[in-house]
Amino acid sequence: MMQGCENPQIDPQSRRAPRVSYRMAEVAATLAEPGTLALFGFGDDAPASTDPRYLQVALQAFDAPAPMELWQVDAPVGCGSDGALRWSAGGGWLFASIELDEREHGGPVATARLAYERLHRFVATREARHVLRVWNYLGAINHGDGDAERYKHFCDGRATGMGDFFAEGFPAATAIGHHGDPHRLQVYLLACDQPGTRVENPRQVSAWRYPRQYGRTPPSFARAMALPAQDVLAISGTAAVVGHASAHQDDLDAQLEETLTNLEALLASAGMAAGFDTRSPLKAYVRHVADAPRVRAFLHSRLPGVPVLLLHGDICRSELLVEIDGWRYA
Ligand code: 3EB
Repeated sequence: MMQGCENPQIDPQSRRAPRVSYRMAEVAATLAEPGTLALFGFGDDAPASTDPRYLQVALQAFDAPAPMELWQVDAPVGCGSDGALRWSAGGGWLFASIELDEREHGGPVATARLAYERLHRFVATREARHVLRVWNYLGAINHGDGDAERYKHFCDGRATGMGDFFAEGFPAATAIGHHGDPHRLQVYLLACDQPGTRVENPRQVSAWRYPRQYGRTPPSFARAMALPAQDVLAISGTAAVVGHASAHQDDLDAQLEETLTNLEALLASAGMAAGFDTRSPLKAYVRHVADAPRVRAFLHSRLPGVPVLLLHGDICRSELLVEIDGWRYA
């Protein structure tokens, strides 16, 4: 059964992008704040809540206790759920998430397909039907060789399940491997009642044009998305990929440097001023636990003042050690 409530239309001119922040927070109190669209806890130790706006992300944070991620809008928020799909909406924005167990849905390909079919079917019923940004967290992402790698299976199922979901163009996205229950697939998204503007990175081949060596089904995402109604860039998972090739195998510092160069290239491509600041929260996904302090130190020195959440996650190419995504607010 679909449950939830609707909000009055607001003037698109008055719309502001959701504000994204990390903070030490208590779930119930934060959900009770007006305008809370989504709240994320990270890892096993994160609290549980049945509120559809709350998601316990399967990725472990390197900080203990870990901060939460909060999305806030300047409007009343309604929310509901429909089986495994949970959503909230307010001010022209829509948050939707789905969590599925691959054992219950016929394996990784069928589960990715089902997740995207269900999200598509739901979003199509909403005013906020323009999907701007998607996060995909799956288990054992690099397990299996060549075309049998689980990430490739995920790409196959995602492409089948999305159908014409993204006919206007792919959203910005992240796909990362978590270390929780390997059968657990989490997909969540941000959509809006206005379309965004896709941004590609001139230093990189667009992912949907990757050559065959990266799998049967090229990954379906844009490198970044400029949100409508405000100068905000949602940045996809960005790693040390140049052209279509992974650069600097086994060299963490060089991969971080290349990743920063790619992030700056995206800002330039979006027509934004260079640099990240205190209002530009980023996430760094780090493959090896032992690398976390080095990643932290690097980002602290190169991006001083930038809020960074360090998460233990596997990048979808096994040679990549680190990936960064996030937000840049003008
Ligand atoms: C890359 O640049 C790294 O499959 O949705 C980054 C962001 C990557 C999103 C996805 C994959 C995805 O190709 C991998």
